[in-house]
This record gives sequence, structure tokens and C-alpha cells, in this order.
Amino acid sequence: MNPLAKKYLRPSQIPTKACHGCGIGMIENWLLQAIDELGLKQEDVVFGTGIGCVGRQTFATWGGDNFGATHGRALAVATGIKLAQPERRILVVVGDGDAASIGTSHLIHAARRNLGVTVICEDNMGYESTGGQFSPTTPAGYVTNSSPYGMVEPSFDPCDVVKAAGATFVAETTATQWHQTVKVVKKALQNDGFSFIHVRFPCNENFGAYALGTRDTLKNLEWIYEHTQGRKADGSETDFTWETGIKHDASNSRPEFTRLLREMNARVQSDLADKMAARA
Ligand SMILES: Cc1ncc(C[n+]2csc(CCOP(=O)(O)OP(=O)(O)O)c2C)c(N)n1
Ligand code: SF4
Repeated sequence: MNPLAKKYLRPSQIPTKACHGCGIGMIENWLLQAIDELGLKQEDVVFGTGIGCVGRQTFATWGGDNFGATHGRALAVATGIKLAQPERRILVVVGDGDAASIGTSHLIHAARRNLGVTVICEDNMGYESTGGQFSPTTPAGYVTNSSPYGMVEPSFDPCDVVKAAGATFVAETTATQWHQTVKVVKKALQNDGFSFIHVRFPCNENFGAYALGTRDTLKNLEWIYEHTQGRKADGSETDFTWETGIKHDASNSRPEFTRLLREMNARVQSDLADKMAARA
């Protein structure tokens, strides 16, 4: 067994139930590497997930404390946990539908508040667990199960959204960038505030089959690689390029949200105690 999996994960949850060649397990391995390189223990991290393939394949894999939230609501649960247990690192792993569609409102406001969580948005460019419908990150023009004539809507970039909302650390990588992903996850986990990492990965089963016409793992990964580089294997330009790397780093530049809440709570309690004492 992978030594990092042995150190951090629950043996009953391995191997993953994901489809052959899916990128979810690979990204989780990179998260473990970042956690390990920071010297964190199981009890230092609370691992939260949403719903969907990303949620289902990673839920309760972590050997320490876990939570699984309803679709789009992981950051609401994470807020309560961070408030109660500020010393823990909260790692939230969600899909693009979860983070950037049904959960967008939570995402924006968690960024605005500078909630102390690290969100890993694992983006397979659609709602894959429900059969491959398009999501807000499906590239325009691409065929999915619910856009047989091509995606009519323009996509949006969740990194731009959280940065504009006030996130203090924002980065983007793809499933072809192992070392870069580990590096930015380590930086994200060291920010006592809202960190967001957007990682695109291949879903061979749905996105690959509908949009790219292939379930071949290597061809799907090659498509991701080409769009990370902006160039195809034959040297021609791709139809678009993902800009990867650190998009914004203002780590530890403003107070973490639940710290402000706890400080306010202490002031309220002290004022109440003063008033009670004055009445006695
Ligand atoms: C409140 C709610 N609405 C809708 C659903 C149905 N549903 C389950 S997974 C999913 C889409 C998941 O997409 P994404 O978050 O991108 O994850 P993926 O499966 O692609 O990894 C939807 C709409 C649900 N479970 N709960
Ligand atoms: S449907 Fe796609 S995202 Fe879901 S487990 Fe299979 S390959 Fe992975």
C-alpha cells in the first residue's frame, strides 16, 4: 500500500471506488503529500467533503475526523467546526458543481469573511456523478450529456470569483501538475484564512466520453496537459489555455473570521458579567 495512504487514510476505504483512470485518487494522494511535508498529524486536520464523485470518492477516507455535507453546504458546516475547534486545519474537498454552482453563495461569503479553511475544488468540468451534465466550468461549445449541441453558456473562473470576494490565497493547477499542486496546497494550509485551490482533472467516463469522444485515460490526461500548456502535441495552439499557478497570495494579511467571532463573544460575555455585577 502507498505509505501515505497507510499513514493517513482508513484502510477500509482503499482502494477507491472511482472509475478506472479517474483523477480523484491521484489528487488525494497529492493532498496527503502536502499534509505530510508540513508535518501534520491525523488529529491536526478535519477533512470535509460535499456531494458528487469528488465527495463520494473522498468521503471518510481520512483516518482522522471527517464530515460529509449536503450538496453545496460544506462551507456552512466548516464554519461551525472552525468556530468550535480553531486549532484544527479544515480541508474541504468539493466538485465544481458543489463549489461553483449550488454552493457559490457559500463560497463567496466564506471568502469575503476570510473563513479559515482550505477549499480544494476538484473540477471535472461537469456534474459527473449524475451522468455528465454541464456545470459553470464546462468550456463553452463543448458537448456534454445536457448540451448535445455544445455548451451555449460561457464558463466562469471560480478563482476570479473568490479573489474578487476577498480570499487570501488563490491558486489553480491541473492534474498534470503534481509538484505545483503539492506546493500550493502546502501554502494554502499555512494561510490562517480562506484558501482556494482549483484543480482540473479528467473524468474519462462522462466528460471524456461526451466532450472528447474517448474514455481512454491517457487521451483524457493529454487533453488536460495540452490545455495547461496551450499547445497540442503537433505544436498547434489549443482552443484555450488555463492560466495556472498562484493567482493571489495575501496569506495571513487579515484576521481569520472565527477568531473575530470568538473575540466578539468574549467581549459580550465580559460586558454581561459587568452588568450582572452592577445589578448585584
Ligand atoms: C441539494 C441537492 N441538489 C442536487 C443533488 C443532486 N446531485 C448530486 S451530485 C450532483 C452534481 C455534482 O457535481 P460536482 O459537484 O461537480 O461533482 P462531480 O460529481 O462532478 O464530482 C447533483 C446535482 C443533490 N444531491 N443535492
Ligand atoms: S464518473 Fe468521472 S469523476 Fe466520477 S468517478 Fe468516474 S471518472 Fe471519476
